[in-house]
Amino acid sequence: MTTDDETPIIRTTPKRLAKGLAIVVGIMIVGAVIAISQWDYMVSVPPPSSTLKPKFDLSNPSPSGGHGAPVASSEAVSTGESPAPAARPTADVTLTILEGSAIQGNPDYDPDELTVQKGNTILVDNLDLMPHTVTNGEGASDATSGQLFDTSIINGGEFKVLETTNVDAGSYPYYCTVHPYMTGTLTVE
Ligand SMILES: [Cu+2]
Repeated sequence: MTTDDETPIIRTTPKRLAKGLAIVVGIMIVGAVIAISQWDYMVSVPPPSSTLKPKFDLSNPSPSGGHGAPVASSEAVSTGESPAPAARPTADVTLTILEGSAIQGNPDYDPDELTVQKGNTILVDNLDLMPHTVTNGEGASDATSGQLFDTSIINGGEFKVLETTNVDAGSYPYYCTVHPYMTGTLTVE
């Protein structure tokens, strides 16, 4: 092996070693507490990494790929780590994404069946901690998915405004591209 002269840095006393170990264990406990408290979310839905991209690419406002031309505009540019909710813009109708929506079986969109007048603006308010979308269509395999309306990813605690000026009267199923079991219906009159 090496001589003591070459590796002085690993020399320590049992007391210092115990102290260091205590710090490491303490950090692991903190990590475990955080992981356990978020466990349901983490195991319920492993979101495709592609859907998480926008969160780490905020400097580039143009989304790369996705679900057709996004009709939505967002005021929530700065996500940061600030838990303070941003002021919501006024809209004609509010579609809330309830906390816990990411877990299959939980109530998700509120209301599931939303009726608006053509031209109304819809504030899509994500009260959950997870990213969600409101995307027209029956699912990812639906050829029309995202073509009529699509918020694209709304990160937890954020919101987007959907315009309906280009949506003809009719009933349109919508879903969440991250959690396809989240479904609803938008009726435009
Ligand atoms: Cu979702």
